[in-house]
Amino acid sequence: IFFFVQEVEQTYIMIKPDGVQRGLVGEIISRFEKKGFLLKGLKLFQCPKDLAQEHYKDLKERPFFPNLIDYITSGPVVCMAWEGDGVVASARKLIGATNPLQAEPGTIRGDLAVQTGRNVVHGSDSPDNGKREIGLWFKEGELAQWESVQTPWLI
Ligand code: RTP
Repeated sequence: IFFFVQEVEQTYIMIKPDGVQRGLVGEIISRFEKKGFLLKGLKLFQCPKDLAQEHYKDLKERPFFPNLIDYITSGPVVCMAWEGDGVVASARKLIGATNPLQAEPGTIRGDLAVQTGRNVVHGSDSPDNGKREIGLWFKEGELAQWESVQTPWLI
C-alpha cells in the first residue's frame, strides 16, 4: 500500500532592495498576512552575486541580466517562505504583472512601483520553483514549524 502525503504548498517571496530602501517591508508582509497565508521563514539578507545568478539562472542570456544581478545585490533583501493552499498562484496575483505600469491597482506592484527594473518584490512562478527557491535562500533550520491556531473559518 502506498500513501501519498499531500504536501502543503509553499512559495518563495522576496522583497527586493528597492522595497527595503523605500520602507515598504511592513506594507508588503502585511498583504500576505491579511490574505491568510502562513509565514514559515523570514530574514533580512545581503545576497551574494553567485546566489543571485543561481536564482535567476533561467534569465542569464537576457540583455538585462547583469543589471538584474547588480540590482538584487545592491542592498539587503527580505527573504520569505509563505505557505497555504494555492499560495504560488495567489501570491503572483497579489504581486501583479512584472511591469508595474501593467499591474492592476490593488496589486503590490500596481500600487507601489513604476519600473520593471525596480518592481519591489519577487514571487515563485510554480510550486516546484517555490521549493527550489526556498531551498536556495534558506538553510536547514531557518524555517519555522508552526500551524495557525485560528479557528478554521477565520483562515
Ligand atoms: P520575479 O521573478 O522577480 O517575480 O519577476 P517575474 O517572474 O515577474 O519576471 P521575470 O520575467 O522572471 O523577470 C525577473 C525579474 O527581472 C527583472 N526584469 N527586468 N526588461 C527588463 O529590464 C527586465 N525584465 C525583467 C525584473 O526585476 C523581473 O521581476
